[in-house]
Amino acid sequence: MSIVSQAARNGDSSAAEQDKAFFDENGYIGPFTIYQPEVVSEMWKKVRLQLLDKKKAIYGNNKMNYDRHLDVKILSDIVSHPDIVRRVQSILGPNILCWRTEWFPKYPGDEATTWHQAESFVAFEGESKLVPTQPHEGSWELTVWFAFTDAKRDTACLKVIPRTHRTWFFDERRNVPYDPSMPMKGTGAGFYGYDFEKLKIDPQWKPDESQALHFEMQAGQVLMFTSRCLHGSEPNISKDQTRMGFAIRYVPTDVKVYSRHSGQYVHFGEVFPLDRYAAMLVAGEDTFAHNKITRPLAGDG
Ligand SMILES: O=C(O)CCC(=O)C(=O)O
Ligand SMILES: [Fe+2]
Repeated sequence: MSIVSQAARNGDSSAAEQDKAFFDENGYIGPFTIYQPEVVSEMWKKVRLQLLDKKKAIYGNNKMNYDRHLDVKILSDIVSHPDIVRRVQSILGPNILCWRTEWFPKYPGDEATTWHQAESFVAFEGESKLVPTQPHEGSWELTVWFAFTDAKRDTACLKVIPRTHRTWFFDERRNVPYDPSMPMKGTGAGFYGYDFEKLKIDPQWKPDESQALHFEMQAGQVLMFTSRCLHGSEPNISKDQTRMGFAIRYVPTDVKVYSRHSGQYVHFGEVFPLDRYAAMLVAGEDTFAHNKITRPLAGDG
């Protein structure tokens, strides 16, 4: 049985076409409101506690809490939310997998996330995690960055340099060792323990900061972008406000996930065994059957 998309139900093709045209040109769309701030703050209170209970977490007692949409119902609901999925479909087509969710916390005093780009998510250690099996004219991966808390200029809002997604400034295939002492205070060069500077194709190149857009977001909003588009975030210069980003990553069903990994991957110094991993089919059908598939969680959670 296929999950019928909201766009298909509404026959809302012009909105979808506008989304796609804007995205193709700029490399991002949004922000959009998915939940009101009061609603998301109640959700966050529950999710925080549920994250601590790792009995059903597929990577066991792993500090990163990747892919907790596979066992936490509220996260599964966000990943498969019709207003998110409909827009993801406008960009990636009808058949959609969520292949990864991850957390981007910024505590008071935390450094910026340096400018970076990605697509197949080699992510510093190893091999491409994503391998498309069909030709794609445009993007074949999309991140939906969900704000669990407000993210304002002084609390590490996201920033993007539009229209940079057609040029590679970084080589994501290079392996870079994990160094927990990164980011180095004051350098702004860090990426949660990896030195993204080492991936620069031209070491002299500097992004044109004057073109950067800063996206201040309320809790419950999302920004959607291709990771190929230069993106990062500001430092959290507030005294007492944590900013919590929940990055949801989607691909169309033709993309093979972890096909070059034999049973596990390593990231941020942790091992992620893949024996319980599955990609979540949030829209359409999976006629390719490249990946082990699961469905959004049912029940009340
Ligand atoms: O939240 C951040 O600081 C960075 C997020 C990011 O790079 C991503 O979602 O790919
Ligand atoms: Fe990123």
